[in-house]
Amino acid sequence: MMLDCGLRTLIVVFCLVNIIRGQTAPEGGFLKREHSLVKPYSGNGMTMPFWDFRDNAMITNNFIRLTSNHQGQLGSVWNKQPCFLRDWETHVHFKVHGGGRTLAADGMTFWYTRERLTPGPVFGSTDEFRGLAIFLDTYKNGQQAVTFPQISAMIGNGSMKYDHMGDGRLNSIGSCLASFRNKDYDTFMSIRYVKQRLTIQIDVDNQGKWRECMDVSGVMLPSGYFFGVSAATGDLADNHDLISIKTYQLEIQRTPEEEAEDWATVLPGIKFLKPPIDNVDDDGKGDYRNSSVSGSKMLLIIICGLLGAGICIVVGYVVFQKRQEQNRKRFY
Ligand SMILES: *[C@@H]1O[C@H](CO)[C@@H](O)[C@H](O)[C@H]1NC(C)=O
Ligand SMILES: [Ca+2]
Repeated sequence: MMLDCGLRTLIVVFCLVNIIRGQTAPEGGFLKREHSLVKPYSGNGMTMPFWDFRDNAMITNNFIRLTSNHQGQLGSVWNKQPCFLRDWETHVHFKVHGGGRTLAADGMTFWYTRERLTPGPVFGSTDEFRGLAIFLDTYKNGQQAVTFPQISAMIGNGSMKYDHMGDGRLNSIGSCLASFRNKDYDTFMSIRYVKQRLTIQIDVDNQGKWRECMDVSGVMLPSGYFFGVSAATGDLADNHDLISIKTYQLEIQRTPEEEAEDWATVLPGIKFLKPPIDNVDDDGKGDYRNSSVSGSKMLLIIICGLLGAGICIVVGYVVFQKRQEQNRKRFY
C-alpha cells in the first residue's frame, strides 16, 4: 500500500516535472505567434505564414534545415514582421549534427537586425549589420586557447565588421562555451532582452533547466528590427537544424524615467565597453542561475509531494476504515 502510493506520487511528480521540463514560457510571458516559428511550419505548400527562408534552407515536417552536411552551404529564415516588443524573451530550439566527430563548421547565428534576407559571409548573412548577433560558432579560426563550440554575441552599428579570424573576439560583448554538437537530446538557447539587459541562457546538457551563458547590461537595441536565424558551412560541414523559435512578450514594471527613455530609435550599441572576455572551460561548476523556470519547478515538486502525501493519508485512512469494517462484519 505505502509502496504503491509512494510509486504513484513519484509518477505524478515525474510527469509534472516532465511537462514543465525543457522550455516553458517565462513568468509573465505571452507567446507572440507572429514572431514564433513552430510546427507545423507550413499549412499548405512551401510557405510559412510569418517567416521567409532562402538559399539552401529547406522545410521538413520536423525541422528547418538551414544547411545540410555539405561544403559551402548557407541558409536562413527571417521573420516577416519587425518586432516592436519592448521586452522580450526568445527560445530557440535547434540541433547541430554531422559526420565530423570534432571538426565541423561554421555554425549558426541568431539575429535581431535591421537587415533581413541578405546573404553574406557571416554565418550565411550579411556583414556590417545593425543590431544583435549571437554566434553559435563550431569552428575555431583563431589561436586563442578556448574550447569550441562557442557562443558569442556582438552588437553591430552598421560599420563594424565581424572578426572572422578571431571568432568574433574583437567586437564580442560576451561569450561562453556550449557543447551543442551531435547530441542525442535537443538543445535550446534563451535570449532575454529587458531594460537594456541582454541575458543569454542555454540548455545543451539535457538538464531541463537554463544555464547562464552571458548577462550584459547597457545593450542598446531599437525596436522594429527583424528576428532571423542563419547558418553556413565551409570546407567542413554540419546539418544546422532549426526546430522552433518561440518569442514571448514580457510585462515589465518601469519607473516613469525608464518609461520616458527613448528606446524605439536608439542606435544599436553598448553603453559600457569592456575588453573582450574569453569563455572559460566548463567543468560543470558553471554559474547556474536560479532561473524562474527552476524556481517554479521546485515549487511544483513541493506541491506534488504534499499532494501525494495527502492522497496517501486519505487513501490509507479509507482502506484502513474498510478493513476495520470487514473485520467487524466477520466478527458478527
Ligand atoms: C560604429 O562603431 C565603431 C567602433 O566603435 C565606430 O568607429 C564607428 O564610427 C561606428 N559607426 C557608426 C555608424 O556609428
Ligand atoms: Ca569560427
